[in-house]
Amino acid sequence: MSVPPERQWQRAVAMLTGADRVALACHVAPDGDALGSMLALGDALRSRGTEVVASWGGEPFEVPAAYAFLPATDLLVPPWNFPAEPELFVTLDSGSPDRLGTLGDRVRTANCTIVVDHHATNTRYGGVHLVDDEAAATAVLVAELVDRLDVELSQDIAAALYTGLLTDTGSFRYPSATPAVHELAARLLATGIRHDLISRAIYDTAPFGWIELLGQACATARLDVAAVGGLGLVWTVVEAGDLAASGLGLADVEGVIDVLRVAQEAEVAVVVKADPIEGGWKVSTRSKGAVDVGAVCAALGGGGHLFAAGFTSDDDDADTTLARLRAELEAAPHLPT
Ligand SMILES: [Mn+2]
Repeated sequence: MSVPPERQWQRAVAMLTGADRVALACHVAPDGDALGSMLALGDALRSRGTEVVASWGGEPFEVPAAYAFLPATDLLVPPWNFPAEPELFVTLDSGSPDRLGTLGDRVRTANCTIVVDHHATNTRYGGVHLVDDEAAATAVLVAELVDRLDVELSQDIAAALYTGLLTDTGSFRYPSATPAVHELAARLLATGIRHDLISRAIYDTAPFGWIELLGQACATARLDVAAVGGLGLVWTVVEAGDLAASGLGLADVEGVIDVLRVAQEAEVAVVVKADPIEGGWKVSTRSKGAVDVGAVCAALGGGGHLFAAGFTSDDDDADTTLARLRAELEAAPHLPT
């Protein structure tokens, strides 16, 4: 699976230009690419006179503070006000209907569903698929869609797309940041957006409670150089109490793994986070290229990308979840690097 065939693009454009109303959804606990892609497309469609609503099917239904600068957030409606039977349903950055949370059933009730995504694990659950697992971000596909819809690249749309590109490439540090990605970034910057303020909002702004939480997470981090078949594992657990003490939500903890994965002794980094709303645990994993953590997490009921993935667990304690994960990591083949 690679670049979407021309026929899929043409069908998507025909549907999007023909519809009076379009309902957009991205994955639950949305990240920069999910939100940025959805709001960029929403803004583009609205500029053509289309009636647009956008949402995600899970709690908390609140744009994370780091993404409060994004445009077109007035398009957002809570999932309980989302159309029950959308005329045209578009999903963004979501590899399977369950990633849509309570909006997953719209795949069945909608007249038609367009899937815009870049996850290798995409299950092709729609009627039209703009799916490219080689795209660095869903935002890359939305950028092409905006062009094909003949919508001018405004600063608002550019800022939203840049957010997706920036976050999914780890600030252009991952191998996915190809020359084409930098060319797209250049086009977006040429509109005059303040990329410095976008980066500051996403990466360099947090309440003091985050510093305390990070300190706690780092102080309790563990390293096992013998784990993962000798490639090494670093992990930490963020308990519900740590979250409550810091006054932060689950989405705010996302950055912890980016600190943990710095450890040069470990191929794989893991953060196990208590979910204060749903209960259970949310597990984030990262690898440096020698282990397909996407496959490891898929085996545990989750998914994601080759080197960045996650899963959820209902285990009573974090140790049980960690033991299951470690067993999968132990069995994972080592990729050539
Ligand atoms: Mn993405």
